[in-house]
Amino acid sequence: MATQTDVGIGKKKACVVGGSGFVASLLVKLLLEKGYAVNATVRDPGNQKKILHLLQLQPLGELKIFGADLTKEGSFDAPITGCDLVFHVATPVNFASEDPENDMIKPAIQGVLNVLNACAKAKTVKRVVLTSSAAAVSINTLSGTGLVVDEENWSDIEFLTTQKPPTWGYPVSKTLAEKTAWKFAEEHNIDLVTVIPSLMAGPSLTPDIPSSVGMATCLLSGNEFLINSIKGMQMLSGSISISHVEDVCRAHVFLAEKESASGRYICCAVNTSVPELAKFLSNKYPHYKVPTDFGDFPSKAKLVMSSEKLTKEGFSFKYGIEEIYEETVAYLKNKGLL
Ligand SMILES: NC(=O)c1ccc[n+]([C@@H]2O[C@H](COP(=O)([O-])OP(=O)(O)OC[C@H]3O[C@@H](n4cnc5c(N)ncnc54)[C@H](OP(=O)(O)O)[C@@H]3O)[C@@H](O)[C@H]2O)c1
Ligand SMILES: *[C@@H]1O[C@H](CO)[C@@H](O)[C@H](O)[C@H]1NC(C)=O
Ligand SMILES: *[C@@H]1O[C@H](CO)[C@@H](O)[C@H](O)[C@H]1NC(C)=O
Ligand SMILES: CC(=O)N[C@H]1CO[C@H](CO)[C@@H](O)[C@@H]1O
Repeated sequence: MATQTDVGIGKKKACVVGGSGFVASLLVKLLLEKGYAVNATVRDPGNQKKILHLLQLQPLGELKIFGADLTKEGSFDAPITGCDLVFHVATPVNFASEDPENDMIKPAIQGVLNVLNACAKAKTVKRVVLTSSAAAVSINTLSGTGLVVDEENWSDIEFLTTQKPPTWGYPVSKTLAEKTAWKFAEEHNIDLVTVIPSLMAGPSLTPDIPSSVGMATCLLSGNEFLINSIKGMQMLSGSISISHVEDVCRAHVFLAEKESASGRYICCAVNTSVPELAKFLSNKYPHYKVPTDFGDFPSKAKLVMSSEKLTKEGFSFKYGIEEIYEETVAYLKNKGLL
């Protein structure tokens, strides 16, 4: 559908910050297919191997690639100049970090400020969509089952920074980055929407298999380290909640274009637990040796992530649990894995 701006000044312009990642590269593809001109930023525009999958999208439309780093002031000014929409997807991820403060927390906050500063300077940006995370809403010290988490909820920073459970730096960085974005947006009158996805699976355009795909499929691959990671994830964040990466990217575009959208939006197709997921996968894929005995590990998730606000806004998910796994398994087989 052509909008007024399409008629007046040509294509709508979008900037995708962190364009080479799992989520962002698919987002760039969807935007080009919808007729947007896109500026994508990457840290290393000279690294052909790391950005080849982006260069391969260039025949789809108008795609320019810019070098920019979250921690470098001013490095987003050029790619954001003249843009209507900005998608801030990039985030520093290093789960094994010995120094989460400097490896994840500070650069994530700096990144938000640098990107939003560039948006404020550009004066053309109508909306900014920030990719947050379930890790910014669902971590708390409540107990029980069937608790519902919605957009009012924030992860408990006090608990995370005092108890320092494994991987604590990532949820702290996502929570503080999103809070920083809301504060800056309010002070500078920026129209901000945040997307809060859960664990994502589905095919990736990137040369490497994304770590979240490895986690989502560890019960099929039998990777013990990752099985322990998703058990830890259920214990810390209260559930195993999964979405197809394409739905998450579709939600980004939907919320960017939907005038009435405002605030935070949880985007999560399926909420489950490790034992429930194992039961589902063992039935669906009997030829993989999916473990189903988890001893006294909680079989029910503590909470569900509610996507009601997103679906009420008019969004519908394309992929349920069956389709998420069918596509992810086909993708991994294609890559010679599984
Ligand atoms: N995957 C999931 O299951 C999941 C779930 C919930 C939320 N999320 C959120 O979704 C977003 C995308 O995640 P993803 O799974 O696509 O991760 P990813 O593939 O690892 O992408 C992360 C991106 O961030 C960029 N980046 C890291 N540090 C940077 C820095 N200092 N300056 C500039 N760019 C930097 C990386 O750039 P380089 O290519 O240069 O390294 C990469 O493109 C993140 O905000 C993440 O928190 C992901
Ligand atoms: C991309 O960056 C250029 C150079 O700053 C700018 O002119 C243009 O408006 C930006 N946006 C798009 C989508 O081309
Ligand atoms: C979510 O936030 C509300 C309002 O602050 C609170 O009452 C509720 O206990 C929280 N629920 C969860 C599961 O965190
Ligand atoms: C609140 C919520 O989104 N609940 C969903 C949890 O997942 C099941 C499917 O596994 C859905 O039916 C629920 O709607």
